[in-house]
Amino acid sequence: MSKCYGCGAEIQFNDISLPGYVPESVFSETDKVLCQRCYKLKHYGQLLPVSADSDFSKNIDTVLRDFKNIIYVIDIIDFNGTFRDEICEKIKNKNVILVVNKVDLLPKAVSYNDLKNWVYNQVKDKLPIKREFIRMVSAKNSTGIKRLFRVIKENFNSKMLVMGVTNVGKSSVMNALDYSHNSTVSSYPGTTLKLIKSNIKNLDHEVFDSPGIEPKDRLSDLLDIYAQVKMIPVKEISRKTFKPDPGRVLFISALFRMKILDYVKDDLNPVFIIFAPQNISFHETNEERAEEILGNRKVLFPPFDDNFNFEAIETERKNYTIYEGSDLVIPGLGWISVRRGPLKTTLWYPKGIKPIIRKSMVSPK
Ligand SMILES: Nc1nc2c(ncn2[C@@H]2O[C@H](COP(=O)(O)OP(=O)(O)OP(=O)(O)O)[C@@H](O)[C@H]2O)c(=O)[nH]1
Ligand SMILES: [Mg+2]
Repeated sequence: MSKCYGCGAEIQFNDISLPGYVPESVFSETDKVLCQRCYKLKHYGQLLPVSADSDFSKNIDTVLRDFKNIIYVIDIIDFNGTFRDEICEKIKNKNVILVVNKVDLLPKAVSYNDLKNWVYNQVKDKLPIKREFIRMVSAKNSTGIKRLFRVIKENFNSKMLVMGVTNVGKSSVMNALDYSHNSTVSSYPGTTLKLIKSNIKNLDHEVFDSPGIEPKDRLSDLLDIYAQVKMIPVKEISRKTFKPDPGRVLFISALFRMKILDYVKDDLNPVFIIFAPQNISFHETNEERAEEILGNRKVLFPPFDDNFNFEAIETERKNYTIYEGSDLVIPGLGWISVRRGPLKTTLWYPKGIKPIIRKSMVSPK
């Protein structure tokens, strides 16, 4: 039976609620076939929900036995949510190219070379990798794609598996490597459902696109699929500088807030920049107003849904001291880069989300 070239599912005529459905009347043995879900995604950007057990993580160990060469795609905007220990653990003995995608979303002033050094330092203890095999790319505007192709061609001579978290742009990278490859790309996580084999033009071996691995510990993972789509940055991420007095409270979305505890020194306020996708709200206020806002969070996004059940979210609280030159990362949301510190703060965040402190990704100019 044929497979859908968009998502990899086996074609079937019986059940519209399952992957790979095509009305029998439109099916032709001779043409490349696209399932109805991919058709709607590609042509109308509409999601036709199918109940697919697309959690590839369960099968990954079996699949990996077949591959020595891996193209691990991550999203630079959600570095800590997409560069993951459990994935590194599975592939650390393979030949890996790390594709750092979506660099078009970073502020223009960021140097790709500095960024590559930063990535190298972040990853080297978890994934033994040559610097040359870390590639900064944008599948969207083809930055770095030719070079990626050359690195693949010159160093790898047997089949490769493209893998990574959902929505990092694995299928987009495949399509950018070869325009005749036509995996379905969409802002909905879980677009690719099965392995898709591809003969990339001018490459002697096959490259396989794969379904995304779905983590559960990013802020976006608490939200429904429609909110997740709204949180995907479509243009350069926003950055906003704050210099709040001690006692002030800052909301980042309705689910995350921080209270400033102290001066840096001698009445000097901390200074930090928040980097996040454009449609994430920031709101600075005082403690009393913060209580009111907590009672009516409809002005803060995400969530984008008025009926979101805040009661279902358990909140944790922790104090942090973040030094100058470090970022506090909220995986799946954004990061706070401290420019005059230390920033002493109490954070409130949904249980299950792990804020992380790292060396600043974007250094001050
Ligand atoms: N700005 C930007 N967006 C990108 C880039 N690459 C992919 N995207 C967007 O990211 C979203 C996901 O892209 P896909 O290629 O479907 O991602 P995937 O990793 O194959 O996703 P799954 O198959 O669901 O695991 C889409 O909305 C793409 O348009 C990029 O380089 N820059
Ligand atoms: Mg895909």
